[in-house]
Amino acid sequence: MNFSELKQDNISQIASRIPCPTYDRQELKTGIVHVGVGGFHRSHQAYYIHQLLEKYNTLDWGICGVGLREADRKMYTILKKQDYLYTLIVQHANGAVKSEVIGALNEFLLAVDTPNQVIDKMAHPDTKIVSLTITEGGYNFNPLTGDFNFENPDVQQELLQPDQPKTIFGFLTAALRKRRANGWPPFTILSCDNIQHNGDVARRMLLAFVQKQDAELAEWIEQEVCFPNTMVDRITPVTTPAAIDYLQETYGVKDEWPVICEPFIQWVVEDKFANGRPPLEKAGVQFVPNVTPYEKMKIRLLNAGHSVLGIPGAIHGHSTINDCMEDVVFARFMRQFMDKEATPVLDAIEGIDLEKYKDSLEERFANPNIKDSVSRICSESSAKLPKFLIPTLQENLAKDGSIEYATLILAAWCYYSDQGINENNEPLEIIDAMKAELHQAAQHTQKEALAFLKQPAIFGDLSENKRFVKKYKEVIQLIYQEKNIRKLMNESIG
Ligand code: CS2
Repeated sequence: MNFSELKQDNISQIASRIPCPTYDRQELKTGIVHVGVGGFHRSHQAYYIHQLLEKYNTLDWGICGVGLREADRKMYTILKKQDYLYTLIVQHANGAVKSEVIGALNEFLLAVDTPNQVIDKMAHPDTKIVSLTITEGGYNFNPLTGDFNFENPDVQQELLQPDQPKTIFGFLTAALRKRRANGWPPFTILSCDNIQHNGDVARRMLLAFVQKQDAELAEWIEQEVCFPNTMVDRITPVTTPAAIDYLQETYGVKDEWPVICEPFIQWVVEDKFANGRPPLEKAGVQFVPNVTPYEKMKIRLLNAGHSVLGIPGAIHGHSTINDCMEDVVFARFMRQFMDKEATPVLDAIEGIDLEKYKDSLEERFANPNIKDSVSRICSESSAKLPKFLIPTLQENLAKDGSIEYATLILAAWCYYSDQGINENNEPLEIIDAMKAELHQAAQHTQKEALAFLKQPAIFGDLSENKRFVKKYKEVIQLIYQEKNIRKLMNESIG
């Protein structure tokens, strides 16, 4: 079949096959600078903005993407070639697929090539919001103390050379300094990462950094800049070559980096914006005074639930989250973890029925068309589990609640980090900034059962809790002896 490359000049041909932006992209102005353009930003925030553009022509709210790292070059190159257009492929559980070309991004800058342009763009008076999906690691805090990590060599360098920023903190500071010097109001910093109190964390880290570089500027930021907390949600698996082929074969459109996602979408945001915001409520965003209970619910159920399936799933040899859900032992284990361990330590949220929320998570995880790989779910577990799972365990230890399910997952994670292969002797794809340290600690387990727990930045002082240690030792022994994670899960669910 003849195909059209996805780019602005081809929109008129493509639009007869697949919905394309109908707003005038030439007229789009950048109101938002977004740092960290991956699949998730493109399925979530950019999609909300696209909807506003389609329905309300809010042309002041285009998005300029920014990549801080060399690893962002591929996204930059592809999007630039495609005039920042990409296709969002929404996969419904019943097999329906709805694809749409998204036009909300109107620029992209790669900070490693043009750092000054990034500063100027953030500092431009039209920019009202700088939003972030920089992952847990991007916030540069010490996981044990929660303090800003001044040991990071990039941070040390940019503290000395404020006009040559490297990390997000260097860029935000340089841009805010410029705005202040020009008498322009600051932008709002909108964190969209899966971190509880993400806005508060962004604020604390930025202020720690600026205080070292420019105390006077820090005072201004403290008074003037808003950092709303947010809860973001839309399952967005890694794009596969099959998605690219699908668009080409079905619609004759060549898009080199489309995004796949589920139909569900949610964004809960605190309404604290110093310098204006798009009318996102018109696109379904919930504005609330306090996002804490929502983010806690989501992180402790959805994100933890993912890990509870993914880690043993990887060991057993399931390749996707929906494969795990098709396995009744895994599905029941995950639900029981949610019911018996996560829910008892959650706060009630007015207007939310937790049972229904959990039912909906089961349905979403089971969506057979999302094919979310367990390797994506297990990636960066060293940053995820201390936020998603270990707090639930600690709270249950404190109130004598059930710890069985979470303990099995931590023991399974040790085995996973140690062995590097699954139970079919196939290699595991382990993606983790701490991969080497995790393996190093885990490999001594058979001699010293608690070896893996001796990583305080991840486990805190869990290895000193008698009740936990007893359970953990039992489970570790069984995992290594039996080499059958599913059997152990089956025994737990009774
Ligand atoms: C997943 C998330 O990687 C993970 O831990 O749980 O990426 C999850 O898919 C998103 O938070 C969904 O909103």
